[in-house]
Amino acid sequence: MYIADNIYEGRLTIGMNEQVFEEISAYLQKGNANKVKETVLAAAEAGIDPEEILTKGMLSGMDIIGEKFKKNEIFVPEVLIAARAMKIGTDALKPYLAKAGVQAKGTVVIGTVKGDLHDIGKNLVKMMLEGKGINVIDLGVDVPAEKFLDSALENNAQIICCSALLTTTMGEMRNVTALVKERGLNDKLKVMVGGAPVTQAFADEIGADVYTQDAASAAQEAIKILSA
Ligand code: B1M
Repeated sequence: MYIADNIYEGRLTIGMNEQVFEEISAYLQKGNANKVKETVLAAAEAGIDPEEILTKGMLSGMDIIGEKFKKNEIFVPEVLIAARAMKIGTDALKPYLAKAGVQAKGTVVIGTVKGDLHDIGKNLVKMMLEGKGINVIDLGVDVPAEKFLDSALENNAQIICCSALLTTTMGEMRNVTALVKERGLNDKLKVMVGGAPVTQAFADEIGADVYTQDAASAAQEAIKILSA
């Protein structure tokens, strides 16, 4: 019997959370989207902290996928199938993460920079921001610097959030900060950056306002900016 069956039958006991996370991680690695969704929902309904379901279940599974991809133990199709399971799982979890949120505290424009198609991390940041009650305009992937700026002005946004996963694309963030400066918007528009290859040193070098390593800290920093 799977752990999820125990949850359905109300037999969730102390110490079982770790097994639930392992189960979610294993389903995600196999790319079994239905099972990921089912187990995530059962866990959330049973009262397990949604942030832990995300980090200890799905994200730890995605980390293992990343490691295997790096070592050529798995290839793009397997990664895509796992990424799809991750998307379906995070969509299912979204209402539980958002429950704590209150009314909109400001507007953020988010996207993955030009040339870059990775969107899992960006979607997580978006979800965490929405969970804090922030209005998020999602520009998707492959977003050029001008589009970030145009959309921010159009939507009266206070923050631009840029995500990059490739060392070859993170340079586009420099174009975003340069454009903000060029248009004299530094005071009313803050630029936040993140993604696996991005560092605090890089953020400082390009003049970004905030760098954070993960999605949860990005949402916390955004709240600080919006409350200032
Ligand atoms: Co690609 N890929 N990929 N990939 N991929 C990486 C990034 C890579 C590290 C794999 C490797 O070699 N080990 C490598 C980059 C190497 C480098 O640049 N130095 C790489 C490569 C090379 C490529 C291709 C070039 C492969 C090829 O075609 N030869 C190609 C590029 C396509 C393109 O973008 N133009 C490519 C393609 C793909 C897929 C399409 C197959 C798929 C993407 C699917 C999708 O996103 N819908 C994919 C995936 C899934 C990965 C790995 C395995 C996983 C990335 C991921 O989603 N991680 C990745 C290896 C790895 O990371 N271990 C890899 C989970 C996600 C939650 O983490 O996005 O880092 P991440 O987000 C984190 C933080 O970084 C942070 O919050 C999240 C955690 O809370 N964060 C922010 C992210 N954005 C933030 C913004 C913020 C703040 C925090 O503020 C605004």
